Amino acid sequence: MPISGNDRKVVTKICNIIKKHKNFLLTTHQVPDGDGLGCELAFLRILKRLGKNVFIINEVASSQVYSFLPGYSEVQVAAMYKGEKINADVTIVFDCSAKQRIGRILSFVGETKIINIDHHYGNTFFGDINWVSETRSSVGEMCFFIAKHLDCLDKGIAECFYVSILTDTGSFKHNFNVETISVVAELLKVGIDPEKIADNVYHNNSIAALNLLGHALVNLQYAPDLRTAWTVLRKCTFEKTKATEQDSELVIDMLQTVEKTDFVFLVRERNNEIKFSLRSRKSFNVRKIAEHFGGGGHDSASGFSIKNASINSALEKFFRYLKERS
Ligand SMILES: [Mn+2]
Repeated sequence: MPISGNDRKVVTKICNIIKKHKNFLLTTHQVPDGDGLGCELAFLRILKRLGKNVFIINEVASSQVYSFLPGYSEVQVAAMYKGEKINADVTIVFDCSAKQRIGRILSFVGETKIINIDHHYGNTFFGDINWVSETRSSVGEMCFFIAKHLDCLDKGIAECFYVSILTDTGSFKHNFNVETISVVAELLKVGIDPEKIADNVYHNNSIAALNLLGHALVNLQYAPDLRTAWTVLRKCTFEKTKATEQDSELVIDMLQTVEKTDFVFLVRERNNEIKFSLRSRKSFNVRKIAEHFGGGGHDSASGFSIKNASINSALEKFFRYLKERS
């Protein structure tokens, strides 16, 4: 079992808390990705099997491409939620480096015990219990050990964890190691169909998402001196294409294929902020750049926002910094 003594201790602690309590709230960062959602859905199944009440709520809806995962339709979205206050005993926050990153879900959390499970650098240890492991590919890879400890692993749960690992490693292109593969081996033994999962995740793009990609690629920019490529997605482009925030994942994936780059980035216009998503090529560290602007993430994938700025002024600020440090 590829888990250290320290990790084993915290897994045991988390499992004891799970056994002791009845009502659980699960959430992840504001725009849920395959990792965060995979963990939520895996835990929905695990906790239900243990006879617990489970409620999942996220700031925004997750991509439809994950709708094949068990329990997908049970995920609530904050803006649509009209129910009463959620009285959970325990809130589990997946894949989130800081408490503010769960957005308005904070107001639902109330006085519950918080379990923080994450793999980002710079996690603020905001939970009552914190399990942070930066060397893990995904939170799904970590949560696998909890499922195993609770003796709950089944095919549905294994599918969720596989989606976490598959998407957070960019289909096994980055951020994984021999320990990741040994977890994947265990998931395969449970009988998951990786071909079916990959087909669902990657061959399931909406027309809106592809139209958004079209806009993004037409406006592709390249700076040879900084060895970077980028594109901008304006609010009106999202409106015109009817694409969602999550649909921009496809844009980021394509940006990473641009030749002669050390890193690439996507700029998105949100209500009162300009959001930058950075991806490195080779060993270039984009976390340090994001941290300069108050953001964070991983060495190879990071992000930050500049508030109350126009796209042009945010880009100007960003390039000024890049030129200074180069
Ligand atoms: Mn993750």
